[in-house]
Amino acid sequence: MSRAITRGIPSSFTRALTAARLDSPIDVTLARAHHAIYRDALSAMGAAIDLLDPDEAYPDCVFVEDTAVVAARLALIARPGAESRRGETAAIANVLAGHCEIARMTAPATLDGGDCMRVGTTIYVGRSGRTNSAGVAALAAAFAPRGFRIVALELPPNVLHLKCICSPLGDDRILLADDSIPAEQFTGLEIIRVPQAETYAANAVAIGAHVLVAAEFPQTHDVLARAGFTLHLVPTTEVRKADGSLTCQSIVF
Ligand code: CIR
Repeated sequence: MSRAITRGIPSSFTRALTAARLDSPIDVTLARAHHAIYRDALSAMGAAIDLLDPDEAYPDCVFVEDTAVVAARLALIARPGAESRRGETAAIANVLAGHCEIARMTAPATLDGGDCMRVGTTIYVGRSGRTNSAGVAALAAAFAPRGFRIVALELPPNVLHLKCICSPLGDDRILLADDSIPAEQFTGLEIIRVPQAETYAANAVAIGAHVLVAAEFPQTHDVLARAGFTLHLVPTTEVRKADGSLTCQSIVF
């Protein structure tokens, strides 16, 4: 059974990091309601949910994906690229220690889990404003000995994380936004395309034949339904104001 680690939304979420121009402030009550829908959907998809308490000192702590990379029973605790987020990792490492072996990375390495996409035995990692070459090297040092191939990709400067433009749909296919990065980099994978106008929805969480997808993007819903998935729609209006999406709200393993 899959397990999903999640973390609640602090009242300080209104101060989360963002590059988005906000038409309206984050509604924390609504964001928490959406988070509950998210957890219920993951549960309906067959995952056992861990819900950690939020920490008011960390406005972005709901975005647990960035704090660790988990595969083959190894959890590499990240050193997030944003300094204000580094303290988020301690609580996550504590929980993961109950399930996995723990590895850590040290300065100058920085890496956000949102830049890491495991597909089968390959981990694609985006070099971004958050993830540097030392972070990529730390990822390789942790996972190459476990049989994973590490493929580093360069991200356009306007892309926060690799998984803002693509996400895994099982072990041999991915969802990829049109006009984002070259599809040829994903050798041997089936690519399911999201129209450029719905780039945000290229970030989806798949478990088996179920997929959790942003509620506001109908063309992507059609694409995923045609690919044979059962859809679980989750509203994203509030997390989007904090540059967040769906994969970033859980660590699934
Ligand atoms: C940040 O800028 O770090 C957060 N406000 C958003 C992080 C979203 N994480 C992700 O997509 N993996």
